[in-house]
Amino acid sequence: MSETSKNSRRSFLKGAAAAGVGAVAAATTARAQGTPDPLITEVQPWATGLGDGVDATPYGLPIEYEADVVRRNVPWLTADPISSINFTPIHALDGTITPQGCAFERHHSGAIDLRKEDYRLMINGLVDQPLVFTYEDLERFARINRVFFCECAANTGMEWAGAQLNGAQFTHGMIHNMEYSGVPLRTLLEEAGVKPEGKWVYVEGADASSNGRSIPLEKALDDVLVAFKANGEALRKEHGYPVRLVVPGWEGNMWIKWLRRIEVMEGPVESREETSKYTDTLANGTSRKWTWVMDAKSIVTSPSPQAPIKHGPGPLVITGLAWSGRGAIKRVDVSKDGGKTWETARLANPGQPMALTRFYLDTSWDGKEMLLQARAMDETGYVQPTKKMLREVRGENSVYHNNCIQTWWVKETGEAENVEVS
Ligand SMILES: Nc1nc2c(c(=O)[nH]1)N[C@H]1C(S)=C(S)[C@@H](COP(=O)(O)O)O[C@H]1N2
Ligand SMILES: [Mo]
Repeated sequence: MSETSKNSRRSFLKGAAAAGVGAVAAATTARAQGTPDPLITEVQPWATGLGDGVDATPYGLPIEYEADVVRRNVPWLTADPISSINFTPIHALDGTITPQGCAFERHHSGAIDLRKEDYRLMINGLVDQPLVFTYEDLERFARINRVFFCECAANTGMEWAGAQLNGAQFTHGMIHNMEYSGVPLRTLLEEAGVKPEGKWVYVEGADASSNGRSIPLEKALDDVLVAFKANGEALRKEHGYPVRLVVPGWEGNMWIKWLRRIEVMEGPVESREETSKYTDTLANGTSRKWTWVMDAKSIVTSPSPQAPIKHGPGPLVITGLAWSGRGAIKRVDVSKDGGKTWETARLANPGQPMALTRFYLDTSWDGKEMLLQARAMDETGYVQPTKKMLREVRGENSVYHNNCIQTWWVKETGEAENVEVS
């Protein structure tokens, strides 16, 4: 924050305090005029009775007033909810960790019920010793804890041709970020002993779709995790209970849920429909194949269409998320004028590799309309492209891997809309 904006913020807050109200309330004239506020002057019902006992909620849920902070889907996107997707309410969250209960889901054949007792993981193919692990077996290997984002390659896919969905939840909500506890896949592969001809692993889940994918052995031995906890607790059913694969920085479709088999192979399995499904179509009709890594991207989560500004001019916190599949986020810039001028945002914490980074621009709003954008830079020096730049390379027929800069038109009323700037 610059000295001047710091000073203006301080004098604004001082003025508010002098009027006997909190900073946020300053704009509401009734209180600024000194009308007594019953919430301050009167004893409230919650202070005269007793609250809930410790036995009221053995497993706590969000308070009813937060009932709108939930996953949502767009019914017209898919034919049925079984092979479908829903979206994380990123516009309503802060920090970086996504609570499992509102983390987006993507299933090809629904979320299955699989008990730990019935869980088996097989490693076969080009190994010295094919192995089958039970859940308890997995718990006996040295495990690690890491925070990673998981982004569906189709995130922002509806926005290729033009501004489409009105809210960060829908344009950018096919992402979640959790702390995983699990065993490095490398440990399990070493246990089985990969033969020298083994160059790929084919991984699949226990659900009807199996969601089989091929991953180069190099990645499998690098940072892939066989995870059984997320954010400290068991994986939720919808995220692959009891065990899922975590493939840091790579597109979500490789993060196999209900992981049941890993086959070491000489090459990738290409014949499957899903492999071609995640191929990007280019303007000239050719395809980009094996675009596994998620490029650097960012989004302003507030203000945004679902999180309008609810106060007048003065202090305003602009916030959002940035991430890169190629490493840590180094810098995020925010523009209020559709990319003509930029201010560098404050990172809440130094960027962690392949994990969400929260940014803030603590600013002052003049009450005029804004064309809000965020632009991420990662440790490789890569800068998030504009929509125009991306289209020049990939045309308008793509769906997957849309990491372009997003624009929110914030109006004088504080409401925001999804728009494109040329
Ligand atoms: N077994 C299995 N694994 C799967 C899928 C699936 O349908 N079945 N969907 C994949 C896709 S396309 C994505 S984007 C991620 C989504 O993970 P989530 O549902 O935990 O958000 O899981 C992947 N792993
Ligand atoms: Mo996906």
